[in-house]
Amino acid sequence: MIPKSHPRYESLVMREKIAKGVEEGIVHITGLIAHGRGEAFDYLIGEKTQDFAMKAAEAAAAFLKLAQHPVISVNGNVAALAAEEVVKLADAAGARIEVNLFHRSEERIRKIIGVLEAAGGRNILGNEGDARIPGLEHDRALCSSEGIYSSDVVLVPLEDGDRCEALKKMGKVVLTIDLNPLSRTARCADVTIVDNVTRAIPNIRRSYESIDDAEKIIEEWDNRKNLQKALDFICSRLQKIYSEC
Ligand code: PTJ
Repeated sequence: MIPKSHPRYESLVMREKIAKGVEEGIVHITGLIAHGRGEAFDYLIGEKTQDFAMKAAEAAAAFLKLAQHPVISVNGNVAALAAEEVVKLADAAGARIEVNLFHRSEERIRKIIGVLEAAGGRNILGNEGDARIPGLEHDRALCSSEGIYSSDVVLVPLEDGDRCEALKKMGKVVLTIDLNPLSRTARCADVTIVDNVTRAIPNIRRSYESIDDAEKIIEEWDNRKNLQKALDFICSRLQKIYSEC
């Protein structure tokens, strides 16, 4: 039991959820490594939503508002950390949820669908695997024809760089959540929210519910500039931490 008074309580709770997710067969074993990398970047942004992440969440909400067929892709880590928030966002934005795994296994898809259903999700896609993302080899190309394949806007938190590029080549608007502003996915997506999924997903939902000028937000959106702000923030924070040592 982690005491609530611990200064890094939330981070430790996330660790436990990921570890439990591995034990229960929801999170892939390499999800531990992905989480560790994310934790390091989360530390660098102060483990809270910074301005650049809030702006990006707003831009993501704007794209979702104008979408005809929005889809939220869920993997093992996202299910372990933010299943309820995914369901709430999907409900608010009228988006389909598709379980789409990098390390695909039917058993894990079934388990993750179960986690999302327990969180209130309905009609969750994932097991069909009846379409392929062109340009990708092996199982990671598989997706649902009713979901990612036919989406116009897709939210892919913690996505692999190759898949992000392939989705862009299909002409989709790609929204991602990635704590690493240097990752290929972060640089390739239309909107990159440099924040933890646990904070970013509810922020997208709250923005979705409050914005009324989606076109203007999109017109003014510049992902590269926003990523630069994230990097500048990290650099200045590193200097500050170092000067305090
Ligand atoms: O469940 P599967 O089979 O689909 O596999 C999922 C993982 C995450 C294992 C797989 O997609 C993977 O290997 O991802 P990568 O290529 O390691 O990328 C994960 C990215 O997400 C890294 O850039 C991390 O910094 C970032 N990240 C990790 N945890 C979080 C995060 N970003 C936001 N919130 C997090 N909690």
